[in-house]
Amino acid sequence: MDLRQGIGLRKLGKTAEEFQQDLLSNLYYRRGTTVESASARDAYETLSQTVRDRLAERRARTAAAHYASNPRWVYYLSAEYLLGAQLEQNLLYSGTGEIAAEAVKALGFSIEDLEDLDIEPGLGNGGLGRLAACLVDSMATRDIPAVGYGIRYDLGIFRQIITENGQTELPDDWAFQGNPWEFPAPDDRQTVGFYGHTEPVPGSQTRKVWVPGEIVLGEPSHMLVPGYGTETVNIVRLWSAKASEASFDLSRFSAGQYAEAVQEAVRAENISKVLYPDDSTELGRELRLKQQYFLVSCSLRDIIRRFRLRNEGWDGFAEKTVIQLNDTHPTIAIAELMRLLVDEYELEWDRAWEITRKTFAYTCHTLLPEALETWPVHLFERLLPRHLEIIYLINMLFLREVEARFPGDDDRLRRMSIIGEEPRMVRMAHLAVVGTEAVNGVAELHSKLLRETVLDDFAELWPAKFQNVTNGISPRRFVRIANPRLSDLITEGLGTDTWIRDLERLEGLERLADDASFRERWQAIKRANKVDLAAGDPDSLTDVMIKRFHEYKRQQLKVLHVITLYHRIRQDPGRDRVPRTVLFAGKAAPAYHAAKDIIRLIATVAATIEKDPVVSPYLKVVFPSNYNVTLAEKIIPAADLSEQISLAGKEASGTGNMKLALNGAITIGTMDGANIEIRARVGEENFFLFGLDAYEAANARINGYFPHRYYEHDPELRAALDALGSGAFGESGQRVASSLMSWDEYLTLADFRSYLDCQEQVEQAWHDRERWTRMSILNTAHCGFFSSDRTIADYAARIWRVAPVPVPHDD
Ligand code: 26W
Repeated sequence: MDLRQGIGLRKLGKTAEEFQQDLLSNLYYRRGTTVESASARDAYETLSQTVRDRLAERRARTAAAHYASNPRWVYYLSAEYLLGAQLEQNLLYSGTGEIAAEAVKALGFSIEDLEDLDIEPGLGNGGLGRLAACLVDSMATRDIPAVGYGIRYDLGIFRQIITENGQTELPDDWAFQGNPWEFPAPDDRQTVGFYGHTEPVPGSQTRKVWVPGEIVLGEPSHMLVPGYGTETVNIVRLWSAKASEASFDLSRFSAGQYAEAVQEAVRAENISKVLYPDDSTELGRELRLKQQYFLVSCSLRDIIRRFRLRNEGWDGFAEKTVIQLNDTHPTIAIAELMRLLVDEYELEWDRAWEITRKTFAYTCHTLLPEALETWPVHLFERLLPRHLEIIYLINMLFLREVEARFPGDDDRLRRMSIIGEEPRMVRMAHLAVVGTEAVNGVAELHSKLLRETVLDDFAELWPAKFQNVTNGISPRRFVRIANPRLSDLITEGLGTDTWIRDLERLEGLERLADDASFRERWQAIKRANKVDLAAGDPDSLTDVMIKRFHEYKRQQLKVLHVITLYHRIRQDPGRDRVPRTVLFAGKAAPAYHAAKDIIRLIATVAATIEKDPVVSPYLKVVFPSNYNVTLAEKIIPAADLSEQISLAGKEASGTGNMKLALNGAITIGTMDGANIEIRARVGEENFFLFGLDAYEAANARINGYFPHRYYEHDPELRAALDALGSGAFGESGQRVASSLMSWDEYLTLADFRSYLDCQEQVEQAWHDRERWTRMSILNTAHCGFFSSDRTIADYAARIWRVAPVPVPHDD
């Protein structure tokens, strides 16, 4: 019996009047102000609460349905979530968009005004963090009982200012005005230990008592994750560190040592203070490992609490629980579950290991060796002494298995060991593979290269453990919300809007590519989106490169192309050219100086072209600051050309490539990551391919690569590099040129000519607008596969073995 009926809780109405009433009562009673004196912030907060209440109603029914069915749960452990702005999404998912617009108009505001006040929790760096957000969205949309666990950083990814001097970082205190979309849940606080020592347990070989030297509290607050076109509302639970009472040293305080007295407390709360802004190089900072263990310890205790609400004993734990590790960042969870089962719940080691191995799965998101996390043994010894002991035992038993399979192969033992020698490091990727049931890459090529290179020994030992699950994106945020004009045309063209939660239905657009009037409307929408973006001439080719800055992504190659165009236009101003607006956006890790040099170079090139009367009519370079999810939603619908030009074999998947193709941008790219699968689906005639493939690139380096040769043999390349080397584009340009001419880690010069030739093909295609528009429509039509709903269906079927739990409507 629904308690609510018992106490007669009034249902939240669905009519405009009832919504208006709720809005007004929230304004008066929760916000404590009146219609007359309501500010835009008052209206935003009140609207958010009114919408949130409707989702909270569905959340209550979801929780009841999950409790009743005692299902198998999916837990997504991620150090990063890039959830994006919440208001527009929650208006769409609660179906209150229209009535809300009416209601706020009566308060004298427009929805657009209030959406500008919407916060974006920047709790992530890039691809990995945004993928986590798309996946939890699709889990709810597919009625999968799931919880996303993460860290509620006080300071998210830094705010970026781009000036002619390049990138400046500012702290991102994202919730300083409060966050109407979260529910703090102090009752579910957890206790987390650090440091200290271990003591033996009399009569037990494996059990130990850990005596931590420092205790902090983990306080959760959750955000609602509504499903689209269904009743399910799941949650993302984010932990923030709080000082335990014990950490406030009253004696020092009474002795007047105020700073020292609170020192402990400050240390504790520093754990969830700030997101590490690196997305490819592990820095091995102690605080980062503390963050990872904090996330894991709080989440595992919360998972066990939920399991024990409906289940006895431990036999059912692995049947009712699957925990997906989002890269190696939460991998310490494997040792933590073993510690809880063996030390606290007194299970035998083997039984505990059986349960642990069956519970976890690991997704790898990179191929860069420097991004694979390893932690110094001495740091583990100090920070997590019990976990190191457990990892040693896991490793010993694992190496026994390897020895049995490959007797006498000491080199293999050394390669595969979880503990690396000289220096003694804990290899988190090895622990992740040993302690999980399934390991997957995020695109076909990536998963193949993982089996053939980084994790080849493990793939030889456990071939069945290795899988591929190609990434996906949420069509709700990145098509329906970001591009309403195109969404309406697609719905009209298909005669249904069911494509929004069944994206492969876009195939139906293929026949419309031959329809001239449909093409015309398609063009008009792209142009209108470009007018909205106001980045440059809406009739120019909008050439977009939006992603984190990293030398493997090769923004430097795009700069060489721009400088070559600049030279060509100056050398032959009269020639008829394709007007082009080149848009860069993205952040560089603050300590990644080579990437920041490229950002500064782009700012200098943009300024040079801007003030050049010969070139500027044909070429413009723009670099909007502070690239984030909200800015991506503005840029992607306006893009004509999608730059996916990483060195083949380096970009695990990419997800921006999918978002751009689904919005009708045509890709120029290498045979890397998901580009390959996009090209396979849209047809090679609708994709601009160039460059070495992954194996050619790997061999180029092995066979000896001399970048200077390309400089000598390609006049345009030489001219561009000479211009950089001359200092005409600043010192940062000189540094970029010398690193390309000396080592060129990512074969930028080797792919230059092929890239330039491919850009020629782009311009030829652009000249034939009907052909271009056909290609654009066919890109959208054939990219339904790249929905994160399909990605989740793959995980659910092949890794999680979990079934949807329908949530009853509110009759
Ligand atoms: C230790 C520092 C660190 C932090 C983050 C190393 C590596 C990461 C992430 C794994 C980097 C990342 O975001 N990888 C991206 O993940 C996307 C989602 O799967 C892929 O689409 C991108 O190709 C991949 O670069």
